Amino acid sequence: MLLSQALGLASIFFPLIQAATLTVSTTGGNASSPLLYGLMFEDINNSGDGGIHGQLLQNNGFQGTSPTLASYAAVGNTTLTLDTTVPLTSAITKTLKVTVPSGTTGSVGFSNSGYSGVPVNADTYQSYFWIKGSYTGTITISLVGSSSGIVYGSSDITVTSTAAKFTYVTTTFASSQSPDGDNVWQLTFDGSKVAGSSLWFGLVQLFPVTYHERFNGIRADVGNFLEAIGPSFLRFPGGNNLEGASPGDRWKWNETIGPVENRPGRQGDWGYANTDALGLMEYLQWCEDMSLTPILAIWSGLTLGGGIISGAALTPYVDDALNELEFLLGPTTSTWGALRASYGHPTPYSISHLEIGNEDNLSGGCGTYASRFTAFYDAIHAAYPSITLIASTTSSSCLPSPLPSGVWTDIHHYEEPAQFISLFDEFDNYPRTPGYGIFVGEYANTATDSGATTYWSNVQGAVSEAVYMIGLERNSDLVKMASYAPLLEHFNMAEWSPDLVGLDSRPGSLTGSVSYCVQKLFSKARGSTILPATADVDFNPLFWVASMTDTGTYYVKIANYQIGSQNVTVRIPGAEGASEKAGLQTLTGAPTQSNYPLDITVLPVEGFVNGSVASGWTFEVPGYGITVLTVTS
Ligand SMILES: *[C@@H]1O[C@H](CO)[C@@H](O)[C@H](O)[C@H]1NC(C)=O
Ligand SMILES: *[C@@H]1O[C@H](CO)[C@@H](O)[C@H](O)[C@H]1NC(C)=O
Ligand SMILES: *[C@@H]1O[C@H](CO)[C@@H](O)[C@H](O)[C@H]1NC(C)=O
Ligand SMILES: *[C@@H]1O[C@H](CO)[C@@H](O)[C@H](O)[C@H]1NC(C)=O
Ligand SMILES: *[C@@H]1O[C@H](CO)[C@@H](O)[C@H](O)[C@H]1NC(C)=O
Ligand SMILES: *[C@@H]1O[C@H](CO)[C@@H](O)[C@H](O)[C@H]1NC(C)=O
Ligand SMILES: CC(=O)N[C@H]1CO[C@H](CO)[C@@H](O)[C@@H]1O
Repeated sequence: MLLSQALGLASIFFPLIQAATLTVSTTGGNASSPLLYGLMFEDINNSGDGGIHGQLLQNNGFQGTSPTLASYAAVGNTTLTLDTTVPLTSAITKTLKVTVPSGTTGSVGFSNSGYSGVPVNADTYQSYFWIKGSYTGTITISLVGSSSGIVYGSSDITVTSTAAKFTYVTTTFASSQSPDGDNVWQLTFDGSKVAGSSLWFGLVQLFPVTYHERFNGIRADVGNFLEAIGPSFLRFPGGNNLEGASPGDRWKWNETIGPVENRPGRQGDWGYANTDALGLMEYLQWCEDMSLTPILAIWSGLTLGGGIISGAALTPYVDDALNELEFLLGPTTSTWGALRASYGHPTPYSISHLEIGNEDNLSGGCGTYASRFTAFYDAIHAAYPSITLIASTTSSSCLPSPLPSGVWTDIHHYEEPAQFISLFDEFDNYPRTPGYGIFVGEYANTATDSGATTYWSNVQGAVSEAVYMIGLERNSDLVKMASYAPLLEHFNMAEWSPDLVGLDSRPGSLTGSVSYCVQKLFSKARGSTILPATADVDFNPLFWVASMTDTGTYYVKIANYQIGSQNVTVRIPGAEGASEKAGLQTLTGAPTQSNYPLDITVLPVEGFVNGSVASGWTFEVPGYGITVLTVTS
């Protein structure tokens, strides 16, 4: 106390000069993992249905354990019923019955309000639906402002439907821009032709133009926003959402493939039904289109409170994993490879990494995980020896001892800022075993230092994540991959926050959190070698890592975890021929400042600084700030 008071007094007369010099060696160091930064995805907070997946209508297949008519409304004087007696397929067993009273005239039908509103943009939309019941005439699909009644786009389709079977109808139409997200999709028909009877509708769908224009694809805006991070891998499909409330409720790969009308969907682990329209092949399409290495997770026998399958009972599930791999990797002459080809992908996928389970050290899984892991490991490694297998926990008490050579382990951190600062050196002295690697499969700052939940990623928390990431990158000979989690939320339907990116139905609502900015800054400035970097100050509050690309670009990432700014000189004495002008990207803000939907205030500032190999490059790293220096030669 006395000392700090004395310093406070002294600083009035002698302002503290905060300056540090970093010296980067251009030789030595370790190779960095080329996969280091990537994405972790599971359907949580409607990040899949209602999030990244392109299909915009909610509850279209009445899936999950307790379906209702949620999101539907009558248009005109019709009665809507959830009908379980007129199934579309053996997978989509429930359809919408629209009953039209006798004497009805004019246009009637029903609407769907999407995931808390239908996002309606100046775009081209495709809509699909199935219809059963006697009707010959026009059906109009339109995108309509719920309160305003404004029609932003519509399509008249001539339909001939019979009572004998369901007829598939598709249409494409242009839409103008809605100013808000308060919109519905609407299907109407000539009520006089149905008066006194009913029509049935199944699996209504609406897509904007998708990422890489894929059928049943992901949203272009969300895809481009994630691609901008420059990620290297995608871990999917979970996360807890892999596990199921019981073995029968687990994510089943074979029920997420083929035509969507053959996918039953399931009750997801985050309290809502999953349509599984974003299925195994859609995840891999996403990987192909974004040049991501798939990190495929398979079920390991663990459920969320619904028991654990282990021992001999696990054998069918091991076989199921082998079938999944044959589906993905087998020749078209194999049983499952032929099915893949019939779904339009004759070329085998590329699967180099596979994770066995999710957080098997939790939910009572620790005691049986070593044997469960070994059952999957033995079978998969024998059939596919080149696949890197990843255990879902790093807790050694839950793992086989010794761990088979070449196996990596996953570790998760949801932490307060001070904890991330103390985890900076987590892997500095970690044993290095040839072939072994760490996957930080989930991490995020989720609370303040006093334990209060952080609903929105803020500057202090994001800088603490950056400090942790600097620690990971310094050790990226060992730390092979790291992914922030969760990735995406629908703002109106979130059960876990903060998330990296969010959206709702309003135009422009796609929002990158402060943590998104950090991920992008770090991922976009990656070298292939981590260079030794020394300083005339100790780590904390300043943290740094230096790297070099194969083409001679140097990146120095610096985080300043304190209120005050700090002047830094970076010297790279061996960088002969380096350009004097160096790039400088800086991210900062008030410690509690966040990005909110339609209110983005924290963004990196791009600039540059002149320097030289002789004198170095000198710049100010703001308090609670991150600076990335780019020196090209
Ligand atoms: C950084 O350097 C500038 C220019 O020399 C100086 O004005 C400023 O006070 C320094 N900042 C700190 C935190 O020392
Ligand atoms: C390279 O890795 C070793 C551990 O194997 C570590 O001691 C050393 O500091 C690392 N070098 C750099 C530049 O990170
Ligand atoms: C709606 O239809 C019902 C018959 O199902 C009828 O009793 C009622 O009067 C109708 N309402 C309107 C506003 O036409
Ligand atoms: C999917 O595979 C599981 C076995 O893992 C099986 O129980 C289930 O019936 C299959 N689903 C379909 C639709 O074939
Ligand atoms: C499980 O692993 C997580 C990190 O991934 C750790 O925080 C937690 O303490 C572990 N729990 C047990 C029981 O091993
Ligand atoms: C860098 O140097 C160039 C010319 O050498 C000069 O025009 C420019 O103003 C300098 N920029 C800064 C930020 O010092
Ligand atoms: C906190 C919160 O918004 N929770 C919601 C998460 O989403 C489910 C449906 O997907 C809602 O039921 C929860 O209320």
